[in-house]
Amino acid sequence: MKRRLEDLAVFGGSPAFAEALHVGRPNIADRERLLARINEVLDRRWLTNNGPLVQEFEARVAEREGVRHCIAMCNGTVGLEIAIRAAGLSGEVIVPSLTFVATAHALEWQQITPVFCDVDPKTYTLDPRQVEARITPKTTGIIGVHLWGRPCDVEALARVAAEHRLRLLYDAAHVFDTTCLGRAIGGYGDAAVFSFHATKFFNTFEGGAVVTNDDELARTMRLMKNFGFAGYDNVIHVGTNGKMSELSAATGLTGLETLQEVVTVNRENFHAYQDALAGIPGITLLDYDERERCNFQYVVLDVDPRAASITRDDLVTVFWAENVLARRYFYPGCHRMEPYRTRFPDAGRHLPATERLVERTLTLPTGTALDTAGVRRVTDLMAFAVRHGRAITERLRVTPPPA
Ligand code: T4K
Repeated sequence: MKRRLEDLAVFGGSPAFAEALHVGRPNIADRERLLARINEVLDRRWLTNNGPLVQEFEARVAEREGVRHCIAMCNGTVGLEIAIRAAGLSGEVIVPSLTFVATAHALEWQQITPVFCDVDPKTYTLDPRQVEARITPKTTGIIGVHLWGRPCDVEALARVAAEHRLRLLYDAAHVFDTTCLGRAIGGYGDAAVFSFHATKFFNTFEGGAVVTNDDELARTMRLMKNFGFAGYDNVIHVGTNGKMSELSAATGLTGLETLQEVVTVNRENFHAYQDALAGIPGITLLDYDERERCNFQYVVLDVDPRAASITRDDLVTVFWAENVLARRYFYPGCHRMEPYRTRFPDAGRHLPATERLVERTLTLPTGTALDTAGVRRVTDLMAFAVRHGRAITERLRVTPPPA
């Protein structure tokens, strides 16, 4: 194997890195328009603190998501932290373990216990029946994660939250500009948090936003993201610095203008993957419900090691050796990361579906940095690896002779 996952930090600056096919290679919006906007920002000398571009960006996102309020943030994680605090969560909050660790950390950071709940293996999102089973007198809320562009069972979760008088937030980092049951996804729950990180299909370099229809929640979050200031010299709330800069808003506004072009490329890539992977044993591409508006930003596979004659991890080794940087999102599950692994050593007992899925899922490159030839390179490699699965596995297991 030429390259190991852990080598990425060293690998980052090399020419091979530029040639590699990445999961999360940023989509770059129209440069001329972006640079024109940045020049306006520089001319205005208004760089941050609720500048005009941030305000325009918030209005556009709110309109797109069909909500009354959008509060732009410096990133999705701080957006989660602020939404959690503004919603008054404390004690225990139910979250999936099958998510990026930021979802759990946003709670733990504020001394709130994340209670890891299993997912429905068909949807990869919180199983509402399991959520109900994990509620205790200390539970104050639920955070559903619309994983990989697929929505949670929003109706069932709303029912559970209402019955038990719990707050319901959504980590919507993967679902910007999508719909669920025909409605923009940002309108579900008490609030939804987007990430506009560089690796997301729509980015503001770093950035995020919280959207809500709750006027009081919006007011509190606006205060919290600006140190609690309600005008000059007037602090009326505890707060932090969650503000988005004008540079990020300029990138966001420019990106919104070409968002559909990015989705079109993602959709084409997804369908090309779908066609090419269809006949490969043991490899199942997670589909999107195309009756809804989808962003197609994650191409995720389930690898059945028996049918494919190769494990997901051996596939990753093969892909990385060939400069295709497929990822094991979200291995090994939050409950097996620190500090949760030490705090909750038995958490896995409640998470059979999560523990099975984290061993089998594989995320492949997509986005505008990938053309159909790139997709073919990945799918040909997949076909080769599965065809020679047993031989590859044996070779990877061979221990080198003593020197
Ligand atoms: N909730 C969920 C469900 C999330 O998925 C995330 C973030 C959050 C909350 C928190 O939102 P933020 O606070 O991040 O806004 C990435 C991202 O850092 C993270 O934003 C994202 N989820 C997570 C799923 O993925 P890594 O560890 O995969 O990043 P990295 O550095 O390995 O980059 C991925 C690939 O992209 C590499 O092959 C290199 C390439 N790349 C990356 C960057 C940043 C580029 O080519 N150019 C770049 O500028 O975490």
